[in-house]
Amino acid sequence: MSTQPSHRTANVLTSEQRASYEKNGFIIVKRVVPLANLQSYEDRFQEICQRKNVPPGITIMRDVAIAKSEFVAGEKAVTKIQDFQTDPVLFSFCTLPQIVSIVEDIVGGSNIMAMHTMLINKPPDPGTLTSRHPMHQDQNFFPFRPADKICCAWTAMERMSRENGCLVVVPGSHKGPLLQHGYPKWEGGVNKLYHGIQEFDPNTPRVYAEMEAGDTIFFHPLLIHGSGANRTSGFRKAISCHYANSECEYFEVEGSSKAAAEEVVGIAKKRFGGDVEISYPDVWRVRARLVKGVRANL
Ligand SMILES: O=C(O)CCC(=O)C(=O)O
Repeated sequence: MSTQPSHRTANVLTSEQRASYEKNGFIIVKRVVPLANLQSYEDRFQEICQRKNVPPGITIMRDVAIAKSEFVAGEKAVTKIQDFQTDPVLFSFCTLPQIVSIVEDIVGGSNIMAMHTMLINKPPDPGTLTSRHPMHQDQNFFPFRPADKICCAWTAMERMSRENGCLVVVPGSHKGPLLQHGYPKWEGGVNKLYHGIQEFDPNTPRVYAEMEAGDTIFFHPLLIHGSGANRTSGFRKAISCHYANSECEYFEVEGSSKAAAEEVVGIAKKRFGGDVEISYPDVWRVRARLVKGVRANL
C-alpha cells in the first residue's frame, strides 16, 4: 500500500506557521494582498452600493440599524455583500496565488473550490452595539465537511484595531465540537444570519486580531470568532473567501445548522420564486467556484 499523501501541498508556510495553525486554528500572515488590489475591491464595492453593474447572484445585506429606518443610499446602508463569485473584480481576490497557495498548504489537495465570498462593511456603531458580530463558528452555516478541509482567508482592507471592531478569536477552539447557535437577544437588534453561540461564556480568553491593510488571517471553520462594535466614525472593511478541497462532501445538516439552512433556503426561494425546489446544497453548488485543479464535487 502506498504511504504517499493523496495530495500535493504548496509548501509556502513554514513548519512553525503550520504548527501554529494546527494548535490555534488560525494564522495571521502579514502583507498578503497589495494595497492597489484592496483599492480596486473598495471601488467596486462602492459601485455595487450605488447599484452600478450589480453582478447576478450577489446578496446585498442592509445593516439592521438602518434597515429599520428610512432609505439610505450608498455604503451607509450596507453591512455586507455576499456571493460575489460572478463579479470579476471582487472574485479576483479569491484567485490570488499568494492566498490560494497558503490555503492549499492548510487544507491539502490540488482541487480547491471557493465556496463563500463576503465583503464586510462594519458601520460606525450608532450606540446600539448592533455593529458587533456575535461569537460563532462558520461550520454552523456549512452543509459540507470535513472541517479540516475547509479554511477561510479574511483580509483586512484597512487597519483593524479593537476600536473599529477587529476580528476576535478563541485560540484552540477549533479542536472542540460544533456548538449550538442562534440569534443573540440583543436589545438593538441583530443583523440577518448573525447567529452566535448560545451558551458562550463571556470570560473565555480571546485574542484581538489587530492587523494592517493587506494582512490576512487564515482560520478553521470550527474556530470560535466574532468582532466587536466599531467605535470609530469610519466603515471597517474586510474581504473574505471560504475555501474547501474536493475531499469535502455535502451532508444533511442538523441541530442549529438547520435553522441557518432554512433561513438561507428561504432567501433563495424568495429570489427564484417560492415554488422552485431548491435544497441547501443546491444553494452552495450555485455559489461554489473552482479556483485550482478540477471541479470534482461540491
Ligand atoms: O468581519 C467581521 O466582522 C466578522 C465576519 C464574520 O465572522 C462572518 O461574517 O462570519
